[in-house]
Amino acid sequence: MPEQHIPQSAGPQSAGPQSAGLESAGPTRAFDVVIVGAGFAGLYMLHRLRSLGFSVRVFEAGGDVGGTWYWNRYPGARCDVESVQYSYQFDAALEQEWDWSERYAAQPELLAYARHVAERFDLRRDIEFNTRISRARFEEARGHWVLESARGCSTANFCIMATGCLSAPNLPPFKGLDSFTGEHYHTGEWPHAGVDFTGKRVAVIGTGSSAVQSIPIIARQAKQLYVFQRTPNYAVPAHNRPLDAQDRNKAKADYPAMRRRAKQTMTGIDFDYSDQKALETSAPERQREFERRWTHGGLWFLGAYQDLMVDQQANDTAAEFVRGKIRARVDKPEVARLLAPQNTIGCKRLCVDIDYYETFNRENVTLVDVSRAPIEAIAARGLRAGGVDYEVDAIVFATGFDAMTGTLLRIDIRGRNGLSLAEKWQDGPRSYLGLAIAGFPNLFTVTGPGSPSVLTNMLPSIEQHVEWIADALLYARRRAIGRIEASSEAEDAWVEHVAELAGRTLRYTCGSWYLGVNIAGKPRVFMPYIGGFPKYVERCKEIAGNGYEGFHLQ
Ligand code: N01
Repeated sequence: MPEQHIPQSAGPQSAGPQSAGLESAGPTRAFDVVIVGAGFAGLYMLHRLRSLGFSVRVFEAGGDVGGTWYWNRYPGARCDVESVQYSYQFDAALEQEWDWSERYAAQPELLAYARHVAERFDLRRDIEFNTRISRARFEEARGHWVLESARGCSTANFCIMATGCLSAPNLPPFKGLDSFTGEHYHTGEWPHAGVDFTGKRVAVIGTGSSAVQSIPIIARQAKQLYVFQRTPNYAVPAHNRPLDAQDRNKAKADYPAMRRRAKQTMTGIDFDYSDQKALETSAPERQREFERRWTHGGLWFLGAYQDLMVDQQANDTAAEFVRGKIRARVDKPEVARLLAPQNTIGCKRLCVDIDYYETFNRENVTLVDVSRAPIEAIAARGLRAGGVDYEVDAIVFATGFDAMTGTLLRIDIRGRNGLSLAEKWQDGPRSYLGLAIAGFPNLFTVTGPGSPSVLTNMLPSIEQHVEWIADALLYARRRAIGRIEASSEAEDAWVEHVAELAGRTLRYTCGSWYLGVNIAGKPRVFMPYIGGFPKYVERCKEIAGNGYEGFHLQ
C-alpha cells in the first residue's frame, strides 16, 4: 500500500548535460530508482516502488513487457509450474479476476497476463522499451548510478537489476554457421511472427526443457526432423488439461491457503513433499508412490522421497522408474536406450513433457546421438556429425542460456573504484543473499545468484525479493541513508554457505547450467541457494530485522 505520509518524489529531473562516452545526445535524467528489465520481476518492482512514492524508470531491451515470455515464443513454450501457482499473489483482486485456461499456461497466455498486469497497474508509462542498457557505473562522488543505452543516459540513487535468470541465450560457436543458407533460430529469441516448418527438413540441437517442449510440435509440422542429442534428459509427463469454471472457482477460493502452504515448502510450490526416505520403504511401495506421482504429472514427481537429491541409491530408484517409462513409451529399443539418461535424476533441471518420448515413434523423426562424435560443422545445406551429412532447411538451436550471471555480465557494470562485475566474478558469482554485491553500493539483483531463484517457483521468489528490496529502500529513506552496500565479510560467509549446502547434495554429479558447465570457460560454481525457500526467507527477514545486518549503511 502507498505510504501517504511520505512525500512523493519530484519525479524525473534533468541532471545536466550527458557525461562523456554516451552513445546519443540528450539530457541525463535523474530518478530515485532505475530498474533494468520489465519481466515479472521488473513489473512488480516498479509497481511496489512507485506506490511507495519513489520516482522510478524501467529500461527494457524488448518491445514489450513479459521478459522470458516475451522472448521464448518457440512452439510449445509454457510454464511447468501450474499456472495458478505461477502467478502473482501481491494483489488479491488481480488473483480473483484473472482466469487461467490450462493447468500449465502456454506462452501467449503468460504474455497476455504480463500485459494485463502492466495495464491494470498503469505501468507502461514508466517503462522505456527497446532500450538495452549497455553500461551501468556507480559514481562515487555523487553516490549514484549512471546507466547508459543507445538512447541516452539516466542517473538514479538505486539501480535494480531485474534481468532474469535465463535471459542470455547461449549459441555455441558452431564452425561454419555463417555459411548455412537455410533459416536458423534460437528458442530463446524466437521470431514474433512465428515459424512454419511445414514440409521442411529441420534439425533441433539440444534436448533440454526448450527442446522437450518444442520437438513434439515441430515434428508434427516438419517433413523430417533430426534431433541432435548430446545428453538425454529426464522428463515427466505434464498431464496438461484445460481448466473449467469449477477448477477456477476452486483455485480462487483456495488462493490464500494455497499461498500459505506453498511458502512452507522448499520450492515455494504447494506440493506434498514426503518426509520419508526412499530406501526405508519397500520396492513395491516405491513403485506405487512413483506411479501415483507420474499419473498426477509434473515436477511433483521428485517430491516422492525426501532423500532423492542427497542419496545416490535413493535417486537411482526414481531414475530407474523413469527409464522404465521411457522404454515403455518408445517403440524402438535402441532409440529408447539412447533417450534414457544414466545420470542423477534432478541433477539437471527435470523436464515436464507433453508427448516428448512418443514423438520418437514417428516415421519422420530421427534421433542423432552426438554424445561421442560431436557436431563437427555446419555447412551451406546442413550439418555434419559423426561423419554423416544431414541436409536441412532449418536449424533450431535449443542450446539454452548463460544462466544467472550471463545477463548481468553482458552489461558493463562498474561499482566503487571502477571495479567491474566481470572482474569481481571471474572465479564465479559472489553475492550477499543473491540480492547485493560488495563493492557495488545501491545495486540490487532480483533473484540473483546465491538466492533460491531457479530452484523455486519464480513468482513467489520474485515477490519476496521485490518486497525485501522495497523495504530496504524505505528503511534507507526514513533514516536519510544514502548508501547501502553488502560487506565483504557477509558476502564471503554467504557464498561459503551456499556452496556448502550444495556440496551436501547430488548437484555436482552432472554438468548442468546451475553449475555453469554449459558455457566454455565459466567457473564451475553451483549458483542458486539450495537451502529451500522458507529458510531463505527467514534469513532475509532476520537480516532486515537486525537493521540490515551485513550491510554498510551510510
Ligand atoms: O537449455 P538447457 P533449455 N552440441 O541448457 C545442448 C528453463 N526452461 O533452454 O546437456 C550439442 O537445459 C545441451 O546438451 P548437454 C528451465 O529451467 C523452462 O532447454 O550440455 N548439444 C542441452 O541438451 C531449463 O532448465 C521451461 O550435453 C548442445 C541443450 O543444448 C532452462 O530454462 C522451458 C551443444 C540445452 O539445454 C534451460 O532450458 C524451457 C552443442 N555444442 C526452459 N550445446 C519451462 O518449462 C548445448 N547443447 C518453464
